[in-house]
Amino acid sequence: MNIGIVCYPTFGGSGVVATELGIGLAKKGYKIHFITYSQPTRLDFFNENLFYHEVNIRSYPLFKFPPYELALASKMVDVVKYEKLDLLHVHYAIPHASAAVLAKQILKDQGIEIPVITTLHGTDITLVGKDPSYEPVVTYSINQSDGVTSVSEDLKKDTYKHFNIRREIEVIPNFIDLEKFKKQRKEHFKTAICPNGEKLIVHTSNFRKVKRIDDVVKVFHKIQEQIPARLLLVGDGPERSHIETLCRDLGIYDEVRFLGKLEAVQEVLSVADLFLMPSEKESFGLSALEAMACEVPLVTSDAGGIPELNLHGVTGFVSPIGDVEDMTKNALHILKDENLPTFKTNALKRAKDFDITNILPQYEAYYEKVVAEM
Ligand code: GMT
Repeated sequence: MNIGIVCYPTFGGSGVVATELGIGLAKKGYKIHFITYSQPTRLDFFNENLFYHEVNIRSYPLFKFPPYELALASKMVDVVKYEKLDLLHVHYAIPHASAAVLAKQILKDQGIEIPVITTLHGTDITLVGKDPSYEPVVTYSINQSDGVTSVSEDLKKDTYKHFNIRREIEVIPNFIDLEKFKKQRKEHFKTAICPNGEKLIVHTSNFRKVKRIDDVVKVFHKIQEQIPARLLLVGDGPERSHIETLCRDLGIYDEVRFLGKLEAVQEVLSVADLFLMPSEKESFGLSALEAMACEVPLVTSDAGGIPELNLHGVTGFVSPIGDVEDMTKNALHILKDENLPTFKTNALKRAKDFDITNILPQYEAYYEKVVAEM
């Protein structure tokens, strides 16, 4: 099959899933054409089956907002036509699904049928998508797609709740390449950060409000009142300076390290004892899965699809959103020397359920089904 993949090529989880999916499929012999406005972050090597088509956005003095969606739809039309694509798979509803539906209609007018699959990732539904300024277009684009997938049962439920969706949504969860994400021998990092055997706690995100990094810092503050600990914050975003101030106000700035955006996050996860994810909303929680693959147990909120990943009492604990006391209690339980090894083993065992080798065939089967139904 010749497949076009459209995604946000940045650090976000949806872009990572789309890129890793394309790479995985290319390794299996599919021809994968990425259609994005810049080279996806993880697409930095040569593979004979991987192609990249850049969307050029022409600006013009009249445009206050350059019409990216139109440029994207036009590019999709070109790539489908000239690369003879069999399928378009777009990740994140806004604006990729509506651009794909437009491209599909243009191609139909030219006698070309192209199936469109839309994968819903989370904030395209739970935050931005249901806003009245986008809702009618999102509803229409989902209904006009030939296939729709969601990354968790919870996101599927939310989509039916907030939009008038008339079609079946298939749940295909996020996945992980366990060859890439695995515990590495990086003891020297641990010794450098935790010279006196402190417990190491990690959070990674794009530092948006929805991640509730205040709670990460508050939980850490309470943990280190009980046991020696250090906190590593990986990523960057709008909340960064506020979080730095909070750390100073709580007098824990010296125990916290801000590492910024890291490519090789698995190196940090390899030396972590606990991963915190207290999000307000989280359709799946890919970064938590990355931590589990590196044998790191979780303390999370019960937002969205997180409880489908983090098994309460097994791979970590799930607390109500914002319940800092409960999260602290759970974290201290996991960090006890007699408990930690079991939680670490369970985290890796659970991550194996989401190994790319299990999840990729689900996408392949879904592609076959959608193409056959055309
Ligand atoms: O939340 C993020 O950090 C980025 C966001 C995105 O849109 O790329 O991630 C969403 O998609 C990921 C991949 O499917 C999921 O693992 C994340 O849970 C989801 N984020 C939210 O729902 C807030």
